[in-house]
Formats: sequence, C-alpha cells, structure tokens
Amino acid sequence: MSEHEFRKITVNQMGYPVSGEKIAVFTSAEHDFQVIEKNSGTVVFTGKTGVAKLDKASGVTVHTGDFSEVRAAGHYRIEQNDGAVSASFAITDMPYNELQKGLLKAFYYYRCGVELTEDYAGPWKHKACHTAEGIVYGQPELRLDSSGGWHDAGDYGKYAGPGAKAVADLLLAYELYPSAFANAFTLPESDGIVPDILLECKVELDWLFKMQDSDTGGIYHKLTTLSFPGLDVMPEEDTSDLYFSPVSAAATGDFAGVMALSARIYAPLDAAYAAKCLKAALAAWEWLMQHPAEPGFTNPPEITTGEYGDEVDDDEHYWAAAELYRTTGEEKYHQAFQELALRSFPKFSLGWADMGGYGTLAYLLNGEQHADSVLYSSLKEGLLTEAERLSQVSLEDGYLISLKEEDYIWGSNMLVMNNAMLLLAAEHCSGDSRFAVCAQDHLHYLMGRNVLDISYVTGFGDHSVMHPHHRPSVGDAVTDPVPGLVSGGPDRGLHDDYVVEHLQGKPAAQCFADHELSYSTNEVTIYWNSPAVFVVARFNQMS
Ligand code: G3I
Ligand code: 9MR
Ligand code: ZN
Repeated sequence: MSEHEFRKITVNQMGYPVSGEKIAVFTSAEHDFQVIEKNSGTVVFTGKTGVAKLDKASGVTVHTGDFSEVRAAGHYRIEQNDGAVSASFAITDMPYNELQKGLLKAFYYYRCGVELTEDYAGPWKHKACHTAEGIVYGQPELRLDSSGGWHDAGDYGKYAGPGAKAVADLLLAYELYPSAFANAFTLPESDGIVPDILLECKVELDWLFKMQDSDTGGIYHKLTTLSFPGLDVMPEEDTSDLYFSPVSAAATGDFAGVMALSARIYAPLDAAYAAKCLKAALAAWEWLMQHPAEPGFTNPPEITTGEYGDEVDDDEHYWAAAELYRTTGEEKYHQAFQELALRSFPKFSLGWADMGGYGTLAYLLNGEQHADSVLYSSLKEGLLTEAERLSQVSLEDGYLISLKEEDYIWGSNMLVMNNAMLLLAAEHCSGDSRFAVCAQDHLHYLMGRNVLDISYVTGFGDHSVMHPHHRPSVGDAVTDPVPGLVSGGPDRGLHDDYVVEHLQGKPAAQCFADHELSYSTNEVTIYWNSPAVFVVARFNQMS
C-alpha cells in the first residue's frame, strides 16, 4: 500500500470489546461518519467527530469519533460520505483472544535448538538449529552446551538480558492476569495442567541456565556467531561457530532477577525446578557481591552482533534484590534493595537496558506489610505520578498514546507496550480504571489505529506487517511472514540504509518501512512481543 492509500479512518483492526470505549481516529476533512454492519451494509450508528487538531508526531491533522454506543456483537466498518472507509473490525466480548494466542505462539516460532514440526509450526516448520557447543570467548579450548532458548529477533543471536526481560513480562502477565491463560495454545509440551505460558518460558529459562559460568556464577552476556548471517539464511543453515561473550554485570543482575521471579512462579507446580531457579539466582547474586564495580559490556573486537551495551547496572541489581527479597523474605535482600533504591537510575522503566521498573514492581507487588513504609509509599506514588504523566501525554496525542515526537526511537513499539504495562501496573496498585483505558488506547495504536493504518503484529489485522526483517520469514518459501511477531515500529533516527533512502523528512510516527531491509524499523524481537502479551492479557481475562 503506498502512502496515498492510507485509510483516513483508523481503528484497532482486531476490534473492540462490547462494553467500553470505542474510538476511531480520522484524518479526513469530513466530520460525519457512519458505522456499518459489514455483511448487511446496514448503518447501525451515525456520529460526528470532534475538533480537528494537528498531531505533530504523526504529521497529520486528526479528529476522533466515538461509537461506544454500538454494543451488538458483529463485524463492522466505518464510512464517511466523502468515500473514506476504515478497516473492518469486530465488536465482541473477547476481541483479543486469537491475538493473545498468536503473540504467545510467536515464542514457539522463536525457539532454537529444536525442530519446529509441521504439526505445530505449519508452513513455518524448520529443522533443528544451533545445536553445536559454543566457544567461550578468549578460551578457545573451552566449549559448552549452548542449545535451546529463543532466538532474540530477526537474527539468531541469544542475549541473556533481553531474554530475561521477555520472560519477566510473560511471568508477570501470568501472575497478574492468570485467567487470561486458562486456555492452552497447543505446544508440543502442553499437558492441560501446566499453563502453556509457563511451559514456553521454561524453554528460555532452561537455556539461561547454560549462560551461567559454573565457576563464578556470572552470566555470559550473549551467545552469537561472530557476525550476522545473511538475511535469507534459515536457522539450520546458520552453522558458523557460536561464541559465549564475556560475563557482564547487567546480564548477571537480570539473570538473578528473572530466576528469583521464576522460583516463585514455578514453586506451586514444580518445587524441584523452583529450587533450581533459586539456586542459580543465588549464585548470580554472589557474583554481583564479588564484583561491585564492573565496567559495562562492550563487544569483543571480533564480535559484531548486537551489543546490548549497558553502562549502568544498578537497575538490574535493584531488580535482583527485589525479587530475591520477595521470593526468600530474607532481610539481607531487603537491605540491599533499600540501599540500591537510593541510587539514581530510572525506577519506572521496563526497557532491556533500564530494568528498574521490574524492581519497583516486585517490591510493590510484595505488599506494604513486607515493605519499608516510606520507601513503599514513595515508589507507589512515583508509579502513579508516572502513570498520570503518561495519561496526560496520551490525552494530548492525536492517536491517544504516550509517545512524544522524540520517543519514536528504534523499537518504539516496545515503548508503546512498556508504557501500557506501566499504566496497567498503576491500575493494579490503585484500582484507577482510567489507566486501563489509556493502556488500551496503546493497544489500539499497535493494532492499526495509527497514522500508517498498519497493524504492527504479523498475521493479525487486515493491513498488517508483511515483510519483517526476520531471517526465517525472508528465507523460507512461504509468502506470509511467521505470524504473531511485533515489529519495532517507527524510528525517526533513520538507522538503516533503506529508510535513509526512502523516508527522509517524514514525521516521526511515519518513519517506518514494511520492508525486509529496514532492520531499524521493521525487525521483530522477543522483548517487543512480551510486553504486548502482558497488555493483551489484561484485556483478555475470563470474567
Ligand atoms: O536512549 C536513547 C535516547 O536517549 C535518545 O534520545 C534516542 C535518540 O535516537 O536514542 C536512544 O537510544 C536508542 C536505543 O536503542 C534505545 O533503546 C538508540 O538510538 C538506538 O540505536 C538503540 O537501538 C537498539 C539497536 O539494537 C541498536 O543498538 C535497540 O534498542 C535494540 O533493540 C536493537 O537490538 C537488536 C540487537 O542489537 C540485535 N538483535 C536484533 C535487535 C533488534 O533490532
Ligand atoms: O540483521 C541484523 C539485525 O538483526 C540487527 O538488529 C541489525 C543491527 O545490529 O543489524 C542487522 O544486520 C545488518 C548489519 O548491521 C549491516 N549490514 C546489513 C545487515 C542486515 O542484513
Ligand atoms: Zn537457532
């Protein structure tokens, strides 16, 4: 679709729940609109949009139309007399059920080290990949089992910190919204007892164990080939040597955090597994104690794959302390947490580099009775203040989300979903449903209510991403991309050659190309999918 064909009426292409707010965003000149029942063509609602305003980030003039009054389940589209028409969408009790399944199933497609069979992967099947031992960088004679886990993204690297973020989002989604995970999404391991989401997370956790140096407890930062393979190389064809990059403090903090969290979540189902997670977390914590002033990670000279550099590791350490305190109840972790809380780093951020938000959430979710009351209040107030700020920004934004022009960075969709997660955490802690409405607006943006009229999730919505920078999707012979993958989204920094050539001068939210060469706007990653699972789960709970 060329830019001239963007529909002037944008909606969440999956649809809207029967109850609750239903808003479409218009860029047309006309203000009258009709909601049409798709099959019969019957007009079920007529309305008028509000005042038009310029949306700087998107570079368009927008107005919104409210059709919340339409409550009959069905399939609809919106039209205007000047010929503008929206995507068709559903109004139903559970509009995001399939979407949630798809977003979760994506992790199965990201699996490494195992064959993806036709039974579970359909046409996107492929042979087992990356089964060889990895070489410990700097110790060529030391080779260790490295198989399993999930590929990080459109490349086949596996990176400990981003993997920990992804698992944390999924486990928190399960912890806060368990009823959303009652239905199995059919994995080879599904047994109808252990929720599929926990089976899938185990895949990554089992790999993360292998990233722990058995001598020191430190965590190797990443496991990759020396450089990225070609874009059409299938996973099983990528047979270059794999290297464990050196241990880093950020990876070790993340590992301690996610393993302590896992110990708690898996305990009711599998005590032995929970104990293994906790033991690994404690060994990583010990490493952190022994290495108080580690420099940030940088790629060794021969290695050019994703760096995930992170200068500040106080936030990962803070998260680890919070989770270990929450899981063990031991005062020494509480003390460490209180001391780390005095340091200056973002306490409400959920990005792969800024993990402080997970520490804050763990401490708050642990309950006031187990907390230092002054610290608890200040963190709770900070969370609510941040949620209030995000809500205010969203109110001013043309597409009702919390990103400002400067926030359209590489992986901006992670920010969209992380901010929605934070809003939902604030809802959880305060009961204030305004925050959930705002979070849902972020989901509407992801699923098509944006200036490009695109669903950023492959396979979901009638105009969804078709050409992600994702090696299996490029390298296989299947037209459709692997489904359920969240694309990075607009990046105004124009960080790859394709967008430099094609998107000069575009407004921030239009700096996106659904092209396989655009790795800075259209790659996919596990940690862009994971916050989307959290957000969708909130709106997919069984009542
Ligand atoms: O934080 C700064 C912000 O302060 C500044 O205003 C803004 C202006 O551009 O930049 C922000 O930093 C950006 C950073 O991501 C934020 O997380 C950098 O510009 C941007 O280059 C950086 O992009 C990262 C990219 O690797 C390049 O390093 C992405 O976050 C990260 O998701 C991506 O990760 C890659 C892996 O390396 C390899 N595997 C695929 C994966 C996804 O593309
Ligand atoms: O494919 C790579 C992608 O997974 C990374 O996120 C990205 C940034 O590190 O790099 C991509 O690889 C490109 C490389 O950086 C430059 N040459 C073209 C490569 C894409 O095929
Ligand atoms: Zn693999």
